[in-house]
Parts: sequence; C-alpha cells; structure tokens
Amino acid sequence: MAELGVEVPGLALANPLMLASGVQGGTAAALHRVAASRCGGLVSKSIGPVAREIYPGPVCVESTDSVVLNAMGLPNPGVDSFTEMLSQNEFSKPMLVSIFGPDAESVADIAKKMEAAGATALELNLSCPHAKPGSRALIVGQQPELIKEYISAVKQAVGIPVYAKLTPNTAQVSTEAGAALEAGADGVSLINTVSALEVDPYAGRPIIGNLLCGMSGPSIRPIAQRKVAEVALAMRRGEIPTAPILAMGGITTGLDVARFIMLGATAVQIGSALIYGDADVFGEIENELNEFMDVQGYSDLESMRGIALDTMEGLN
Ligand code: RRO
Repeated sequence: MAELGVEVPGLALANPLMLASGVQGGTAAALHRVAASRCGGLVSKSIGPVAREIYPGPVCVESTDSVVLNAMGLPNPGVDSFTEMLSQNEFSKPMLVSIFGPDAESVADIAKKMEAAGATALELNLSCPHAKPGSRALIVGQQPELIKEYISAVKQAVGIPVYAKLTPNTAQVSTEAGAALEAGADGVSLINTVSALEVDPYAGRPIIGNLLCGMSGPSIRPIAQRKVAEVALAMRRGEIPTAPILAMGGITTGLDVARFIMLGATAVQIGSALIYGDADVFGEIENELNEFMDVQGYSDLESMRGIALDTMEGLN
C-alpha cells in the first residue's frame, strides 16, 4: 500500500483527505462524527464574530446532476460559543478552524480567541460568493490589497499557521494567492464555490432563497483543477512564494484526488461528496486512491505531486 501521510504547517495528516469547510463542521457532534471516518483532517464551518442564523431556504439544492447550489448565509455559532466548544473537546483528527469577519481587526481578534482555545491552524475565508455587508468575505478575496491587510493582521495576532481560502471568481487566482503568501499566509486553500444563479421556470424566480448562490459538486472540478494549476505553476516559476496548496472542488473519487495532487496540491478537501455518500466517502476515496497508486506504481504522494504540470510549464 502507498504511503499517504502528509505534513503541512500545523497539521500532520494520516492521509490527504480533509473535510471541506461548511460541510458538517459547525458543531462538536458533526466534527466528531466526521473525525470517526477515514478522513485525514477536518475543517470547521467558517466562524465569525457573532452568531448568525441560516438564510431563508432553500439554502442548498442539487439543481441538476452534479450541480450543487448553496447560499447558507455563513450560519455559525459565533466565536465565543465555538471557542467554548473547542476548549471542551479533543478531536481525533487534526483540524483547521475556518474564520471570517467584517474587517481585519475583527478576524485578528477571532484568530486570537481560536488560538487561545487550542486551534493549531486557521483557514481565513476570504471568498464566500454571496456574502452580504457584515461579512465582506468575497469582496476581500477579490482585492489583493485587502487580502494582504487581512492576512497581515491575523499573522500578527497569532503564532499558529494561517491558510487563505481563495475564490475562483477572479481573473487570475495566482494574483490573490501571491498577495496572501506575500503577506505571510502559510498556505492557500482553493477553490471556494463558483458564483452562480439558477431559475425555477415554473415559479418564475431563482431557486435559492438568497437568489444568488455558489456552485459546487462534480461539475466544478475542471474549473478547480485549472485554478489550482494556475497557482502551482506560478509557484514553480517563482512568481509567487511556494507554499502548500489545499485543493478542493467536486472531488468524489480516488482518481479525482490523484488529479489534484498531480496538479501540485499537497492535500485536498472534500465537501459536496458527503451529500451523496456521507462521511463513509472518505474510506471509499482512500481505498480508490491506494488502489490507483499501487497499480500505477506510485509509492507515495510526493512521487505523484505536480507531474501533470511538467507538460504545462510554458502556459500563461
Ligand atoms: O455559508 C455559506 O453560505 C457559504 C460560505 Br461561508 C462559503 O464560503 N462558501 C459557500 O459556498 N457558502
């Protein structure tokens, strides 16, 4: 069997399969339940300065095959309630705590509280595609100067590693990745959901309660792969600092994981697949990845990492 262990700043993962933010990561019970699966690590739901209610529904719909649409509305228990939970719980898998906030000072404050409660690494969500005033998440992720401001503030506030969660909804994601890494981010996570809109023709109105939404699921995997490759190639060429890439977008099989690793990802995150298969998907995907690597003769992830980029060096 191939060696699947991987270390990234703040996280020693037994395998590269992490729970993506937003999916089952808002409560201790959900996090424990996923931790009991064969995932390598966890990412919490994004936690903000105060508790937020979920948007009016529908908040998440599989509108057509492989197209998952959501506008949950950044629902979360708020930092004080989450840190209380964190300090009372020991999770069996390493966890990235995802955070967001309305300004740099606020996210720095949340980061400090998370570190004090025992968080070993943070993922700063700069990229919710339907954020409203009060969270500003997407606006930040589309503006390199604001990314720098947020990351610098968080890095100054804490000693634990910080990952920047990036949006695909920009022209060239390596620009935003570069801004985050130059400001001190220890890694990048990409992609968040793709800006989307779907209409119910019978009702004559958008399907999702919030009207605008973000798209995930297997249909966005090729988009995510291209975005990951853009960042990995920019790192290879020395255009931006080199750091681990946590890749996600539509992963449902072991082959999908291999694809992202071959494009330079260090580890991956899995979200929408849990809608189809619950947390058991981690075991299934790990089995498939192992089998693929055995048959193809890859002894570890390192021997696969970035090989698909070799033919793409000249691309802009
Ligand atoms: O909660 C959400 O509606 C949400 C968030 Br915070 C995010 O980052 N991405 C997304 O698709 N939905």
